[in-house]
Amino acid sequence: MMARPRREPGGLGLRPTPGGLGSRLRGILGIGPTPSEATWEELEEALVAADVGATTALELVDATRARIGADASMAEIRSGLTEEIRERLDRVGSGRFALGPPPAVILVVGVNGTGKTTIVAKLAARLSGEGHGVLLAAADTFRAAATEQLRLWGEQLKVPVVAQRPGADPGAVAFDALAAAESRGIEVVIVDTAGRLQNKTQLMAELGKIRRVIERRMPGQPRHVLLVLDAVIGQNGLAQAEAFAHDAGVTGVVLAKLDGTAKGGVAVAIADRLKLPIVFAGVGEEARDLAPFDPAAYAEWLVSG
Ligand SMILES: Nc1nc2c(ncn2[C@@H]2O[C@H](COP(=O)(O)OP(=O)(O)O)[C@@H](O)[C@H]2O)c(=O)[nH]1
Ligand SMILES: [Mg+2]
Repeated sequence: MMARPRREPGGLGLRPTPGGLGSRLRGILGIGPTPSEATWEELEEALVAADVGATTALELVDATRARIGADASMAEIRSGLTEEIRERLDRVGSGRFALGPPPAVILVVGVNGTGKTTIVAKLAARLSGEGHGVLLAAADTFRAAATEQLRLWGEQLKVPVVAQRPGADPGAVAFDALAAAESRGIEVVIVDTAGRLQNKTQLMAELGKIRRVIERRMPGQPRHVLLVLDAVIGQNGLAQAEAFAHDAGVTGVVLAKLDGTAKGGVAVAIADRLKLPIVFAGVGEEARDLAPFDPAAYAEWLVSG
């Protein structure tokens, strides 16, 4: 078995990615002492290949050129680019997640299979580890297996789960969960939701309804609406996410499966296009595999990993 990377404070706990941006850059920047026009073109291509998106790639190249000046060395490209990426993520508030004063309701949304239920469990593990009472609401009533999956996490983490039968009204599950949390004095409720209904309009209507139930039952909540995106979402998926984020009133993004991609540049595209902070990264399948999204650590991993 391979040793797990040790997670440094602030680090993402990710291994270098073979074939990723870092290794491409080592090739490009090893060619001469000073950059040529070809260097900048290759850099742009490498950024596009890493999934930062065509527009953002061009902007990053231009900004890096302007930052390091005309007679910069090859080595300075790496540090200049790292800084540009970090700044873009910082600008939208990435990495800063504050639960806020209790009570706090966190609604977790996103399309199917992106990692919502896993993130719900990871957040529960983190917040209960910090001493908060946490309760989970299984409002993905669309698939029977979804409720079971959340129940298993609840058992493993010793966190209560409120669920109803498959096909039940997700708003009713959320309502029950808030009532249960209140009567048991639990301060944090994390609501898992379905990602696939017959169509997008129906999914948005359902999320809107869950939201209204929460707002009515507990004014000022949900405080956080977290959109879970898969790191391999690609540029087409990102266009869908843009619409979703807008319609569902998302407050932050969780980037799941960052451990499984050689194209980790999507975080830069998310920050640029969605203008939303990335608050956490999912870096594995276990409950502890959640890292606060640290822009500096991410930029370093992306450019030099
Ligand atoms: N490698 C890896 N796998 C993940 C991560 N998050 C979720 N998964 C896996 O992705 C699959 C779908 O996750 P799930 O939470 O059920 O997605 P949901 O349909 O959005 O609720 C499961 O097999 C998870 O174990 C992650 O950060 N890294
Ligand atoms: Mg799920």
